Amino acid sequence: MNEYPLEMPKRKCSIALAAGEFNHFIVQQLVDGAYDALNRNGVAQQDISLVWVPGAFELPLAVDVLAATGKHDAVIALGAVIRGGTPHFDYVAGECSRGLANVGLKYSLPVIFGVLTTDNVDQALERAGSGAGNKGFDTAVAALQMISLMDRLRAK
Ligand code: INI
Repeated sequence: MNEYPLEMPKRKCSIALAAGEFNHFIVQQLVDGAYDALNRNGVAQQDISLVWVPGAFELPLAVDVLAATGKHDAVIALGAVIRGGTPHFDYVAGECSRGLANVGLKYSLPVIFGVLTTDNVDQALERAGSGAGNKGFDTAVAALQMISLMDRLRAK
């Protein structure tokens, strides 16, 4: 049997982060968490790019363009969509997740979904905390694991 467990890559990696400015006080914590995980796992500052977009709805386009450059081994999308009293949440969250999934499949590139979709600010803050409770941290680990997997699956 050929088994491919989750592993960290054994090479230099280039990672792009795309972050939504909307609910910045939460998204900045996700960005910080992702940086922390990348640094702890040996990704150099110069190999990390960070682009900001207005909100989660704009993430798929920015991630598409980042993927098209061919410069990055993975792209991490970070954002916070918080439910309000209108159907706006469903449109923004739905289009964002659908668009991001499409980009990953279009380029066969790990596109990591780090967009919080919560009912309220407290739930979002809980998921943007320190250490293991930071979704940004988790997405960076997932990005590195997916890079390693892609390397191994593509190896002859
Ligand atoms: N964008 C978010 O990232 N989170 C939200 O909670 C949000 N809400 O609630 O409206 C939000 N809206 C902005 C949207 O992503 C676009 O930037 C905007 O509609 C312009 O296209």
